[in-house]
Amino acid sequence: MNILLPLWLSMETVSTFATEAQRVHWKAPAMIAHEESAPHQTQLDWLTGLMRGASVQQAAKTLGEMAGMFHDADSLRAMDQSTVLYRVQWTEPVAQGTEGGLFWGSTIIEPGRVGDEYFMTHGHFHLKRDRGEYYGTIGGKGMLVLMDQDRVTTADVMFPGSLHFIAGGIAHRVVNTGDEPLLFWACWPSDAGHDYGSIKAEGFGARVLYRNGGPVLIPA
Ligand code: PAN
Ligand code: ZN
Repeated sequence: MNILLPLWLSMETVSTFATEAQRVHWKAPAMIAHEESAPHQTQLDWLTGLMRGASVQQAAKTLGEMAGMFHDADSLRAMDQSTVLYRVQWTEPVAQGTEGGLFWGSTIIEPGRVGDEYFMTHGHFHLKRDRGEYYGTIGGKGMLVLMDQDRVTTADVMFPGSLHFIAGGIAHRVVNTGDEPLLFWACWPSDAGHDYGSIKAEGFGARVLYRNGGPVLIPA
């Protein structure tokens, strides 16, 4: 502890984790170049949130698929239903449902609003309610909306570098409150599963709406 303390203090004195002089310039291309000989290997680009490799899966959610999620149905109908709201990439190194495994992925949410409601993910509880998750923000600005099983709803501010532990039993949805794409990494248990039905049926206890020039969490 005593040995580590001076290092920790010196890290705190810089605004980034390392000064340019301290930074180690390792070469990512070496890893990329070996992709052909190791097709199972997954690579990621920390700053863009993009993943590549044979096992990477992806999905996109359009406005049309979010009917019922936004409170202003008229504004939603008036928009191009094929507009992509967000994209997810992830890797499943073990089969869905495997106890003890972990999945890893990224989500990129476009900026925009449906009426006064910011673009957001669908949101879900985990099917196995006690399974938690980590989110780590890469870029953009947002709010992580969290709801417990009594529908008590709160929100964490997301910004580059913000790390969010989502405890088991907590529904989670991410809202892009900025003018640029919001990117975050996620890590969740391979046996968590996703319960979208509860959110479809009852929504969250609060919505993030544009009020007086910025986002406000307002009871639904
Ligand atoms: C994330 C989410 C992802 C998309 O990987 O699945 O951000 O949000 P929806 O699943 O609500 O559409 C996660 O929380 N996995 O468990
Ligand atoms: Zn989740």
